[in-house]
Amino acid sequence: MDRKASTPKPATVYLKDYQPPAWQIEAVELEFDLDPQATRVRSRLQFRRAPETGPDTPLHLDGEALELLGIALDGEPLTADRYRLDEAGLEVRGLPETGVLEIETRINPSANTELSGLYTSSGNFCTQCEAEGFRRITFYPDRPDVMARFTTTLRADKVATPVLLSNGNPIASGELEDGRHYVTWQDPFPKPCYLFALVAGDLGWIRDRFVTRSGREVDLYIYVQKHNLDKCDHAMASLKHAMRWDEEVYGREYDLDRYMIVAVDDFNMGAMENKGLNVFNSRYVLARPDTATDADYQNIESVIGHEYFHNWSGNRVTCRDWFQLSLKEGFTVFRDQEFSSDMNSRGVQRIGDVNILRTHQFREDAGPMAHPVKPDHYVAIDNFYTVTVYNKGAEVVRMLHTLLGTEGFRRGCDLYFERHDGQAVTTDDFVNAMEAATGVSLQQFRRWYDQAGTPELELERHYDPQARTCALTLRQHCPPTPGQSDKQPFHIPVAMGLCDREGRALPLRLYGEAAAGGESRVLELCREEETFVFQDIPAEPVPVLLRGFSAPVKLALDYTDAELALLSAHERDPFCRWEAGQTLARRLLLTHPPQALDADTARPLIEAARRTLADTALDPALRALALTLPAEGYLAEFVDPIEPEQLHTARQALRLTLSRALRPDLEACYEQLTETGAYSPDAASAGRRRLRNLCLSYLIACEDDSAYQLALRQYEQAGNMTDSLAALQALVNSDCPQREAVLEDFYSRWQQDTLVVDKWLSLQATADRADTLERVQALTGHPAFSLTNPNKVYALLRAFAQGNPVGFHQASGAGYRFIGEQIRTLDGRNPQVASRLAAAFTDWRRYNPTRQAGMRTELEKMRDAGGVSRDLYEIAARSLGDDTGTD
Ligand code: B3K
Ligand code: ZN
Repeated sequence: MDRKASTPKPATVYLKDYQPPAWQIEAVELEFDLDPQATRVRSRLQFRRAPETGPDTPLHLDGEALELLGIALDGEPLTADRYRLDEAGLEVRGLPETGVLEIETRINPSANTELSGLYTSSGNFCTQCEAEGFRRITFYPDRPDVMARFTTTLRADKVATPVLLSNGNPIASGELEDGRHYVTWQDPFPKPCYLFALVAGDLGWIRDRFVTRSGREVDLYIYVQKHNLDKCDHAMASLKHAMRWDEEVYGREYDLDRYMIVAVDDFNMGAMENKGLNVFNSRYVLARPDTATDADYQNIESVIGHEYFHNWSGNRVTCRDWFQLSLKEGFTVFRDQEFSSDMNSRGVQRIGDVNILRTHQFREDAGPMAHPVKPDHYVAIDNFYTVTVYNKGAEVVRMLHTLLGTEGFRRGCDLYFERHDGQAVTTDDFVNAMEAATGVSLQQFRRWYDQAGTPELELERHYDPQARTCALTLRQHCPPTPGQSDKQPFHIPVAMGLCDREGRALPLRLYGEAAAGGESRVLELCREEETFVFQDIPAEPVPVLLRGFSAPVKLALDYTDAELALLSAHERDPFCRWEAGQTLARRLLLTHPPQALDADTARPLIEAARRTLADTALDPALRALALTLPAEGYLAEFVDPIEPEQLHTARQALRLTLSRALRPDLEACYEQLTETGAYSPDAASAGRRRLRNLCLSYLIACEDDSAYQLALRQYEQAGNMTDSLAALQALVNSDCPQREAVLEDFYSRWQQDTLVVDKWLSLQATADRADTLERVQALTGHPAFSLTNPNKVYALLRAFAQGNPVGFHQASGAGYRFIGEQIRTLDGRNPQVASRLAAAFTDWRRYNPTRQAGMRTELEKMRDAGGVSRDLYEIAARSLGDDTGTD
């Protein structure tokens, strides 16, 4: 390897090396004198040596980018021989069993471009401490199994910084000299430092109240920049729904007197569940009908719910170490998915969640970054906030729910919260509680946490007309992943049913059972191969497997086209019904060259689509999903090598064929769904808009004047952002002569609204045009863009690199060079954002040799750059196949 000698290889952290903390911190008092360039932080740590720790063991305090101003033990300054300061932190020797360590540091929030620790956003102070940001605020044992009670005093200029917030409840406040003021906050719940937060600035707020079911009154606040005060109502309503839902479904109440949410424009990810003081990326808070789309409204509800649910699954019960991240994230994603299902449409939600999993997580699981839900080593933990830890982790919890049933699962959760309230625990503790509460053995099930890779399932079916039996043989196999060549069989719940040739469900009686038990059941596949024999089956049935997508597996089925058509018309499970239609479309797309995808070839699909369009009894959102062709990213999973333009051309060709064949039907559906009333983000209204806008996107594929006029009219008359943006998107992806003028109009109308400008950037980055790369390059110099704001980077650069496969993978390699360069520049400022962007290069081996070479060169440049961050190093090195699992 030719890494620069000056850059040492970043160290790897292993799960097997976990040691309990030698010292505990029982209480922390923090004092902040806030100043954008020079904030002074005084901390008083009340420490205690753990019983099993030897008296000579030093206390290690993590610290990064801190200026140490003073250190004292029990009121006496510490002499230099008692502590050692290095790049990783501070080591203090010769401490008594208990005592108080006082440390004073100075930090520069305005120079903090990493947005980890204390930083400024739009002139306000805010923090992000998960996973390892607290060490950038003060010296501290920055690990989740050190839990302490925090008391925090904030002092700042009263005029510039009237609002001073931290975790818990305010216990004192007052005026100080020189126009400054202070507020002291106390959080009665012991917590790891990653849940610490402070926010200070000139903010406006809305306030509401929630009465818990035991009668406790909770004040709810949402703080935003004042010009955004008219965009907070949906977030507040979502919060109240989430609080009620957690009481009803999990029996969990909120536990402090106030719950605060703050929206900031500069934030590396979506939001953060700090105790009592959530900090959010403003895109997951702010919504007004004219500025936010239905998808935004939906995402806000889900992210507000997610962070709220963390109060129990994450905060009251937290993670022992970062390898256990899915303990809180997988569980909480499952909880937010179920919340959204209950608030909206379960079928639509499930299909959306499966889409994310199969398009992104399956891909991760099949590439060089594949890791188990519980990873066993990392270089930079921030790289493991992945679709595997979050979304596959949620699928694992969902499988527990399926295997244990709603009641058993609830008993398991109750026991888990009861046993571990106030503790930092492991995924094993979670599964143990499920076992103890239900008596079900989950011994083998635990492999889902330890083995990476997506299991592949094969079905062989045999119908015996004499015996009237149908035998289903299921076989599982999991391909090797980096560092794991041999896999043991998984415990897989397969929710299923059988139907006759008219699509009617058949009663299910397994061999040996006295009577049939329902029309749907869960088979448990535990061995590599198992056969399930169903009796009393009058004629050869059609098996329906993985209802509700009951396990995160790839299922190969030998359905005929006729069987798929039958299921897509009659199956009652929305996921399986949708899946049948998608499989039909996928077969067409992958087995015919684009020019052959004409109306004759696509006849069965056209007829199915015509029926769907006209089926007014079916939820419009489900109709829209059924009519949406499989995404290019999903199709890519089925081809080798991936030829992005080929997949794109095929999909466009089929879209055009459908559009031409169904034009009157599309127009009729579009007209029928035209609404004039006031905007409401509810699921039914959003579903109608979704279907109508899908019709528009098909119609514009015809590229004629009447289609353009339709889109232009919609753009001009739209009463909400959903319709306005859909029209703009249709136009931007077309050759409509007015496309540039409309884009300009949109920008001039919305240039003051940073979140709307993000949409404008993304539309251009994903535009289906030959000159998109040049456009994106030019936009990096536009006033609307900034490399220091993560949302702008995601809206323009990530949208291009990950949402525009044709542009990014263009044969010249120019897309790779451009994004590679941006990543290297970004790495010096914000490594987390840089490494997220680098994910676009990870599965370089899936492409043809020319593309491989282009992508590989960029990865090597990233890995070998002098001063590369740990984050980017890990992504680049692992992508290139370097083993980061051994030092
Ligand atoms: N727990 C945070 C994510 C923190 C990411 C740190 N790089 C948000 C969430 O999952 O709720
Ligand atoms: Zn989370």
